[in-house]
Amino acid sequence: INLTSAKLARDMVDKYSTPQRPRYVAGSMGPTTKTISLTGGISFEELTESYKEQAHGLIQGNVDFLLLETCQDTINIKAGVNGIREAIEESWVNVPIAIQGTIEPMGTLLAGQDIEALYTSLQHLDLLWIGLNCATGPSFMSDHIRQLAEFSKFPIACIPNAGLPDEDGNYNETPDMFSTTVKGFADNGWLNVVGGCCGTDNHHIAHFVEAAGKNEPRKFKIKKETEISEFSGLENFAIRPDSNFTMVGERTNVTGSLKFARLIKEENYEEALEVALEQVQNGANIIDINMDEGLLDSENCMSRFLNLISAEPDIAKVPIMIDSSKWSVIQSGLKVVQGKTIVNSISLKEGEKDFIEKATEILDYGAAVIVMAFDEKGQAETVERKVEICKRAYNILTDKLNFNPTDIIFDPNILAIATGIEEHNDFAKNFIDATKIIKKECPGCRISGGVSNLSFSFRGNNTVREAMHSVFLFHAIDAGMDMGIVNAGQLIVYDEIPNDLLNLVDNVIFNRNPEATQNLIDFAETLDGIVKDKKKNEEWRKKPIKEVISYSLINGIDKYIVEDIENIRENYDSALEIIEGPLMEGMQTVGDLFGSGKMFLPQVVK
Ligand code: THG
Repeated sequence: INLTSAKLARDMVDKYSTPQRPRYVAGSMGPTTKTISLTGGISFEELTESYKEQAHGLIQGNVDFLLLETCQDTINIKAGVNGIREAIEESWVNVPIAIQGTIEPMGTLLAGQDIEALYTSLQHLDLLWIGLNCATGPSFMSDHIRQLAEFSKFPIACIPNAGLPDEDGNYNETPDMFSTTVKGFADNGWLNVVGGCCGTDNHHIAHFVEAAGKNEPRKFKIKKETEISEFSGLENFAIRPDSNFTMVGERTNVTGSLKFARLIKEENYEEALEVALEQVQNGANIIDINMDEGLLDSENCMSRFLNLISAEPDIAKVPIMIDSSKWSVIQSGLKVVQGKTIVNSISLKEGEKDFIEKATEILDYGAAVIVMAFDEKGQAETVERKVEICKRAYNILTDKLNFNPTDIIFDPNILAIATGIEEHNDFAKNFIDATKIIKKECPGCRISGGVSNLSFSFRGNNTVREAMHSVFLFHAIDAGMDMGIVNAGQLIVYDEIPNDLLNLVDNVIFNRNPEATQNLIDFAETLDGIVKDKKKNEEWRKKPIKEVISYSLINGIDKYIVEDIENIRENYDSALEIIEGPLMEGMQTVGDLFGSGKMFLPQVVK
């Protein structure tokens, strides 16, 4: 912020520059003492404002570029970039930005992100370089720099300390030690910019220049991977062409869960966090968070809950999907997450201008977006309308806004079927058919949907609901559906659906005959929920012991495992034979079911 020193630096540089050796002044914007994730002590707006003020001073002091360095919290970086953008707009002088994170010996930024998650959070920016500085000596940086070199489209900087400081605060790596390690990086072709941070001096730099000054700089990637969608929490999450179905946890939604709504209303955030954790433990790759309730201060609830999640690494490791029909709630969420989030959702409902404004703001935050198949005329129900709206949105986003296609997730509307209203009968089939076409016509895009919507008519009957979800997903995933908002712990195995139920559900999903709905209702009425479930349990227990063990394994039931194994032991000479026999046979079935998309990863893990 010191305008005088920025000017002073400029004068010095101008004095010593020659046309052969031009020199540049970096306006360094170092660590602020307050970081949002770590303390919650300062608002995003205040932080943006203070970065803007610094940027103004440095720009007026005539720096060549701005360097956000020693970054420990990606929210600070986001605020910093916002502040710099505003200063650039106000001063009409464009200065490039470089960003350097600081990775602690534990392997992450202080606020928790690893290098890949950090990169994913920043890849929407146009950076002069990305790099690491401070914290450790060069050897601790090697793994992170190596990774960056694998995926960064930006040049890479490595600015280490002269080792980790000892108890007295001394930095003990000699120029020789320092330059030997950094030269190793340069020899591997990982670096574009080298410098020294705490404890280094001109000797460290001179040694490096002598050792590796003639090395070729890293040739950075120009080719962008077009088939991969990436999001991040504290960790990175990628959807690749060969990825399994991505599950988005639906339970952290005040409109989708009575329990979660009660906890938020009672301000019992402690237990509300457990709902989020359970989703992750049950295999959710992403969690959807929705606070849309008339009686709540939704903006506040969203940022409060997200801030609390930041402090729980077991939850915060996964990316967040910010779900709201109110734009101000989405904005308040975007300001408190370190990672690359997914905005759920925008649509053409209010016309193109509104759509473009929101999408532009999403781009500024580097988030991905869910676009609902909804336009000025209403919600798309037919295949034609779904395809037409998604294509229109795709063209606007990619042509006008240069949106990365892999950051666009279309939701062609999963609507309730078997409602008794004839017009609703084709809704599941329409989603599946539209998915195939949209995937083809909008290259790179992803398809998602709220799966539990499908079975609203069977509320209270989880056996039928779960069967419907499972059968629907089996076909929708085959058609190209990449991700879905689901109750992660409750997906059942396709092959475990009793044949009669499977047929009835299949008929409803594909609207195979006019009686399909009534038949399923009739069947549902014969199931009296939990009682029936218990009876079913008893029945599988009566099968031969080998089959019982396989059944337990396939369904992830560990309740009887000790007694069952004790029983079966009599028939075998060694424990190993049991593992290699009935247990491996069960695993073989699990493998086959998983391979054919009839079982999901968390079920396999369980
Ligand atoms: N598309 C997009 N976002 C969405 C949806 C969508 N977000 C919200 C919703 N739809 C997806 N989430 C849910 C969450 C819960 C349920 C349905 C959809 C649900 N809940 C039980 C019920 O209402 O019967 C509640 C049971 C309980 O209280 O525990 O079914 O389509 N982009």
